[in-house]
Amino acid sequence: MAAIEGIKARRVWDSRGKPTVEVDVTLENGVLGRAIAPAGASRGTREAVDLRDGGVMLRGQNVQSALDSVNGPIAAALTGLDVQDQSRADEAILALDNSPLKDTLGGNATVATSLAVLHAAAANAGRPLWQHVAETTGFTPSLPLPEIQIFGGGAHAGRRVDIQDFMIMIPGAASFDEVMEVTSEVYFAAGDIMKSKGKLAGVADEGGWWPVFDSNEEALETLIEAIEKAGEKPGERVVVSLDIAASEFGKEGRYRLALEDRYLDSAEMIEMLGGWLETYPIASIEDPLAEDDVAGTVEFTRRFGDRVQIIGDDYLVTNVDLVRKAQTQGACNAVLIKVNQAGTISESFETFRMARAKGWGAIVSARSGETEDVSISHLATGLGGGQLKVGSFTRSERMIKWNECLRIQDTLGSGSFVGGKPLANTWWGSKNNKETAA
Ligand code: 2PG
Ligand code: MG
Repeated sequence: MAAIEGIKARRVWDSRGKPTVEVDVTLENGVLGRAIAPAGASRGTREAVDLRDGGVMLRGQNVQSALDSVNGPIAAALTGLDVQDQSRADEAILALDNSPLKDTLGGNATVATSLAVLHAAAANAGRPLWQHVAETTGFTPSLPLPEIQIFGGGAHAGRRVDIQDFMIMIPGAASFDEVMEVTSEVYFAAGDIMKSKGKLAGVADEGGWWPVFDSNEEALETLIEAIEKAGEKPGERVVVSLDIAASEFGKEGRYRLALEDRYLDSAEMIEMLGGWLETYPIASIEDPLAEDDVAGTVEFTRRFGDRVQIIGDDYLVTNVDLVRKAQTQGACNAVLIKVNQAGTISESFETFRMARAKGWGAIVSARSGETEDVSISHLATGLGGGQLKVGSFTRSERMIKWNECLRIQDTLGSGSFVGGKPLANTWWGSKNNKETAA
C-alpha cells in the first residue's frame, strides 16, 4: 500500500495555446505521478465535457473552475487512498460526479487526476506506464500500428474540406521504425505535390497539411499520388484511413458537403462512401455517419463491415453502454478510445474490454488539442490494442508520442510491433492473411 498524500492541479497550455489542467499526484513516500488533460475540437455531444470558466477572459476558455474541482473535492476524496487501487480512486471521483458528461467536476479535471493516479501507481511499482498497464489489466503488451494524418480538414482546418482526417496506415511494415520512415516520405511527397499545384495553405491543428482542395475526392486523389510519389503501391504496404467526423456536417439524416455546396441524405452518404471504398485502398473509416444516425451506421456496417474497419468515435464516445448497444445493433466494428471522452481510466478500460471481448478493434487516440503528455503511447502499448491515432507527423505534441513508442520499443523489443495483424477484419487483412497462409 502506498497512500496518496497530495493532489495539486495547475494551469498549463495546450498545442492550440489554450489553457488546460495538469495534475500532480504525490504519494506518502514522495513518488510523483503527473498527467495533462487533452482537448477535442470535434466533440461528440455525449462525451465528458471540459469545465471552462466562460466570460471574456481567455475567450471563456480558462480552467480555474476545473483546477478548483481537483484542488478541492477531488483532492479531499482521494487523499489517503491506496494508489494501486485505480478503481477505488475512480469510484471516489464518480461518487462526486456520476454524470456521463462529468459536468459538475469537469472531464478535464477528472481525466487529468485519474491518469495522474495511474502514473503514480506505475512509478511506485518502479515500472514504465505501459508495463504497469499490461500487468494490472492482464493484456499482452504490443507496439501499436500508427494511424497518421497527412491532411487535416473539417474542424481542424477551418472546414476547408468536409472530411476531417486523411490518414495512412502502414500495416505492411515490418517494424515501427519502418512506419516512421515511410510516413515521413509520404508526408513530404504530399507537401511537394500540393505546393506545386498551389493547393497548400499551411499546417492544420494536428500537424497535417492544411489543404486548398476543391473536393473531398481531390484530397483522396492527392493522397494516393503522394503514396505513389513516395515509391509505394497504394494498398500494398500503405493503406488509407479516413475520419469522416460526419457529426460535424450532418444532423437528422442531412449531410452538407460545403465544398460542393450540396446536401446528401443518409443513403446518399452511404453510396458516396461506398464508392470511395471501391475506388481507393481504404482500410479504416471513422464516424462515417453522424452520431444521431443509428440506422445509417447500422446499414453502413451491414454493407461494408466485412471489408473495412468502421470506428465509432463521436458515435460511441468511449462509453461502455454505447459500445454494448452498438454491438447489439450491429453498428461499427471498432471503437476509438479517448480517455477524456470517458473521464476516467477505469471507464476507458471497461470500454476497451467490452470492445475486445466481441472481437472489435480498439484504437487509442489523442485529441486535436494535445501537450507533451505521452500517456497514450503507453496505454496503446500496455493494452495491446494494436492501434494508435495521434495526429500527423510534425509538431512536437504529436512527435513526442511517436518518439515515446520508439523508446518503449527499446525495452519491449522490435518484435513486439503488431505488423499486419490488427486489420484482420478488413480486405487488406484478409488478403494479407490469405497470402501468409498460402
Ligand atoms: C477525432 C479527434 C482526433 P478531436 O475526431 O478523432 O483527430 O479530433 O480531438 O478534435 O475530437
Ligand atoms: Mg474522430
